[in-house]
This record gives sequence, C-alpha cells and structure tokens, in this order.
Amino acid sequence: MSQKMAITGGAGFIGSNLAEALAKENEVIIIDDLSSGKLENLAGIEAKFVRGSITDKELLRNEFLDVDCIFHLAAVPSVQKSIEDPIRINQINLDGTLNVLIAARDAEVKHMVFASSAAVYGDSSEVPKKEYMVPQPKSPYAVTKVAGEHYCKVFSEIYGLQTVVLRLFNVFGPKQDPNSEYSGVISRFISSILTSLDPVVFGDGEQTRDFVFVNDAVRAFILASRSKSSKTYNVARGQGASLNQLIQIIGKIVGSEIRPRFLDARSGDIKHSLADISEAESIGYYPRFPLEEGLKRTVDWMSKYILLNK
Ligand code: UD2
Repeated sequence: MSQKMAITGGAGFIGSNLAEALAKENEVIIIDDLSSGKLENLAGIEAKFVRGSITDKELLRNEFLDVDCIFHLAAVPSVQKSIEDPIRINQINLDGTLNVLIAARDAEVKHMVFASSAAVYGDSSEVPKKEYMVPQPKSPYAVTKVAGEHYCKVFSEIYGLQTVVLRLFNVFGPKQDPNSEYSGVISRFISSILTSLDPVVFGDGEQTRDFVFVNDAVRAFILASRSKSSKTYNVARGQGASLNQLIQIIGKIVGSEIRPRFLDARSGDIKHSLADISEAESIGYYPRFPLEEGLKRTVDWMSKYILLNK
C-alpha cells in the first residue's frame, strides 16, 4: 500500500538512496538544506523536494501533515566539525532532532526512524557491540546522537510517537561524496585509485570496521518503518574487514596492484569496530551484499561519477 513518507536529509548519501527505494511505491517528501546533500543525488527520483532546515519548526510542521512515517537523517555528520564547533553542531543535530519530534507529534505522525551512529559506543575495546551496552560518546557529535536517541524513547513513552533508532556502522556505496576530508574511507580509497593516486592509509591498515553496503542500510530503514516497537538496532554486516583487505579487494576489482601510502594513525582512531546484528535480524534484516559485491558496485558508480565531473 502506498504511503506518504518524509525524509530529512534526503539529498544526502544515505537519504537519497533511501528516497530512491521509497519513491518506487510511495509518495516521498525530501527535506534538505543542501549543506552537505546534493540535488544531483536526486536525479531521476520522483519525489517532492523542499529546501529547508530541521531548525525551521514551521516548515517541518507543514510538511509533516498526513505523513505516515518520517525518516530523520538530517545532521552534520562530522565528528571533526563537532569538535571544532560543538554549539553549532548541537543546534543542528540535537535541537534539530527535537524540532523533528515535536513537529511529528503536532502533525500526529505515527512512526519515525532515527539515524543514529556507531559513534555512540565510543572507543571501548569490547566487540561486538550490542545495543544494550552503555553508550560512551567520545565527541560532541556522538553526544548529540545519544541524546537524540533518548528524546526518541521519551517521545514514544509520553506522546505515543513510535520511534525506531538505527545505529549505523560504516555505510558505503554510490552517492557517498569522496571529496571531503571526512568522507568514508572506502569512497576515498576508490576515488584515489580511479584517479591514479596512491590511497592514504592512516596507521598500519590493520584496523577493522564493519562496512555495510548502502542498499542493506536502506532495507534496514524500510524494515524499521514497518516494525511495531520502539527499539534500537545496529545496522552493519556483522563482519569486520581491515583497510589492507579493502585495498586488496579493490585492487582485484580494478585489475591493478595498489601501493598505499602509510601515514601516522589519526588521533583518537579506534582499532576495531564490529556490530552484533542479531537484534536487527528480529525485524527481518539480513545483509544481502557481500563486501566484494558492494565494492564492485561502488567502483562502477564512482567511475561514472569521475567521468561526469571531469
Ligand atoms: C566512523 C564515522 C564517523 C563516526 C565514527 C565513530 C564515517 C565516514 N565516519 O568513523 O562519523 O561515526 O565512525 O566511530 O562513517 N582512513 C584511512 N584513510 C582515509 C580515510 C580514513 O586510512 O583516507 C582510516 C581512518 O583513520 C580509520 C578508518 O580508515 O581508521 C575508517 O575511517 P572512516 O573515516 O571511514 O570511518 P570511522 O570508522 O573512523
């Protein structure tokens, strides 16, 4: 049955992939201030686009009328920026989330899915991460995500707005911008390799992350919107891969041997990040894309992107 869905941050990397999937069967409204999202991410997607910020309560209240489910992804997604300017990031990420919740309540929306982050787990060495572990935020960014999660729970309990929280691990895939210093490592590696530059590895490359292909993350959002309880779920693949392994696989895909440039490890970098995804399995989430397949699709997309942007 076709529903009316709103996506905040719908022009961003994950938001635009979600919009593409939802728009096939639903009426979709995308709200994005284009601070990091891009209109080109929405090419070919049949949806209403509203340029605006989650700091604008009035706009949210109007756009949420008759909406069945809100996917709240809008945020400044940078740990580094939150360290440089915690007040601004709090205003957008946390006050913005509160605005979205209040506007959802006022417009009598029934469901919301909130994009949280593996950053809430901090840098404890205990792996795999399980949802019941006590959050240990290590940056203002992570604090805004933990607090946003709490607001979601409180709004469920007090106002009956059903909220599902997704803790995203290292999501990668088409439409991830490779050009920012803070972009995900996979988009940076692939764009360097395709432009004949040596990818830079911070540290020895043996650190591991739980990389998940964006189509799997999108499925998690859709399953979460159908779930009947206000719970928190890790979204990952449940398997770690090291940067050295990534480079080997990408080398195989592009058919050349890659020699990375090893630099000092980033300060505050964690060694291993891995999720337990058994909770998410209870709502029907199973990652469908093996790492190699996801990387192949990302290389294909990035090759076209580089050609178009030459
Ligand atoms: C992810 C999130 C971040 C925060 C954090 C919480 C992304 C893009 N970032 O950071 O927002 O939630 O998790 O734990 O999802 N690296 C290189 N070369 C590069 C870029 C990165 O070697 O050109 C290394 C980096 O030092 C790190 C690993 O690759 O060891 C992954 O880096 P990342 O920025 O993709 O993601 P992460 O897990 O540090």
